[in-house]
Amino acid sequence: DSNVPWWRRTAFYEIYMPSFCDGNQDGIGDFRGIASKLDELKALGIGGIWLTPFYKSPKVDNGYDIADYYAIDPDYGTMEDFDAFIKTAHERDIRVIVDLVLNHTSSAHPWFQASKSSKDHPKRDWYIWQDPVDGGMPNNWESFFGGPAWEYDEASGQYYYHAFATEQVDLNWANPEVRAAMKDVMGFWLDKGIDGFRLDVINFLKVSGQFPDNPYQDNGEQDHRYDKDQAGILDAIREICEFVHQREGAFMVGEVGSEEMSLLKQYSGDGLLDVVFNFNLGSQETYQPSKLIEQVLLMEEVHRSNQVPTLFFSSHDMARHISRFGEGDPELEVLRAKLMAAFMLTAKGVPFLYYGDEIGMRDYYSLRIEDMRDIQGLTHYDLAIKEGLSEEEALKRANEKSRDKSRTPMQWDGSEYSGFSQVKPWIAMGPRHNEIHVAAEQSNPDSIYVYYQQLLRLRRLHPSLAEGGYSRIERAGEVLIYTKIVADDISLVALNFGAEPVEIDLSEVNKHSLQLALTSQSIEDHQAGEKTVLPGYAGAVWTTRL
Ligand code: TEU
Ligand code: CA
Repeated sequence: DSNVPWWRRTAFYEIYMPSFCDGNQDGIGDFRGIASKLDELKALGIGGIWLTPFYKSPKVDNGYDIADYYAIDPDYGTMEDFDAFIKTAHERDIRVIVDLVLNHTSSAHPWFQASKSSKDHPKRDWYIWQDPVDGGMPNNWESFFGGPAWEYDEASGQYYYHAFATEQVDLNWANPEVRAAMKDVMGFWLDKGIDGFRLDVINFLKVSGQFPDNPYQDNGEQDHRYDKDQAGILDAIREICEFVHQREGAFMVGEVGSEEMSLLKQYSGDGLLDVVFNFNLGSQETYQPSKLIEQVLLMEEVHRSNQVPTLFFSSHDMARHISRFGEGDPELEVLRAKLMAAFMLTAKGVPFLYYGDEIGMRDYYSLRIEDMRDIQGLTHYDLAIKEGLSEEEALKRANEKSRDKSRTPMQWDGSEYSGFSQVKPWIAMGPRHNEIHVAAEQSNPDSIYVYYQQLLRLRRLHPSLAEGGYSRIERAGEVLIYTKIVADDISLVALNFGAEPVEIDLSEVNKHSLQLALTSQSIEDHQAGEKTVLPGYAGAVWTTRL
């Protein structure tokens, strides 16, 4: 259907810039490296790429601290490399969306340097400056990385606000000059031919102008009530969206860090973002099939007709779902990873695969603090030491908070650094990297990789899988069954989230003369029969014959 926007039928793939492929052998991933893998990505079957930030940055938070919105960080290459990459991707019909951090800049950004230079500087009001209260911080707001969100500036006697690291300074979105400057930035990258944006922490753009203390939750953690999702936030987002949507086909996915469907739904559709990340689905710490199914049904109930969810289970901020859901059992790991793949690539919504998930890369833990790279992990290490914990205990806490888990180099082959680089990478290699890699997965017909590839192929062949909403969705215990129809293309998907085999009804399959197209475990296809048995954790897809 040509009325359906391109992103509605696209399976996206997130690339964590420094960790995908090193093209110049300095241990850091870069544009030339990624460009050299575009044929591989095409062969896997993805249709779009999300690049994490690649702009000039001191990389305190691996690029989520931008010092120049108009320049490529030299670690990742040159502007020519970027242009060549976009061209090569487009030649292969792969779209590219770029990650943009609008909420804060690096403290090294000239805007902040100017703002900091004097209380009278015209850019003073571009950031959030507050006077001390009772000789201390303006309020109790905490940074999302741990510790206070306020940093004192000796020279001016004021504090500036930072929701994340001290070196990531929050912009003042109430200032129209800031909004105009950011629209210029977006126009620049749209002119370069990108296909859209992934907008970082987009619900953080406004904080309460009254600066009240945040309350605490029962578990002792701060409830970030006044530093995100504030009144006026939708107007700010609408202004950006109107600007970007003037470009034909430009796509916008926003990161709204919440698991609350009622909140998430406010941010998309009706002149706002195209989609937002649904953390209610992806961020479960452990495998809880009932909760997962309930969330799928809830999304269906809550969304308006012009809203579609995103589908993802891993990202550069989360532990990999194969490790979270696999309970350390090698067999369960693979079964559940395949089940999630089947769900993500057949359900209603826009899927976002995370690099390495297609080969089942596992979580990494640092054995020594010197090996840790993530600012969030390192901040919690320092806090723990200050609290008086032992180095061993502090390392344990740091590992819990560290996002290095899912940021290790992509594993391409069996060589020393897995074909990511020929030199020692900037971050440690992931577990079992000599054994888990693309080359090995490609030669095993039962691998997670081959299963992803088959699902992606099926999704390209069947518009009902890629674009369809549910014409019917039903839960039977731990089994979820849905039918999707687009024009004369029909698909039926059955996912058994439970461990036990379950008998399922095939009358719908027979009624539409569907054929069994793919299963994650072999099942008997009683084409003429009324029932079949779906093994534990199996996913099965029936489609219209082509
Ligand atoms: O993440 C925002 C965010 O909500 C996370 O910081 C989250 O709180 C944390 O990772 C939980 O472990 C975005 C980016 O995705 C992240 O990589 C950046 O560090 C962050 O914004 C700041 O730009
Ligand atoms: Ca490099």
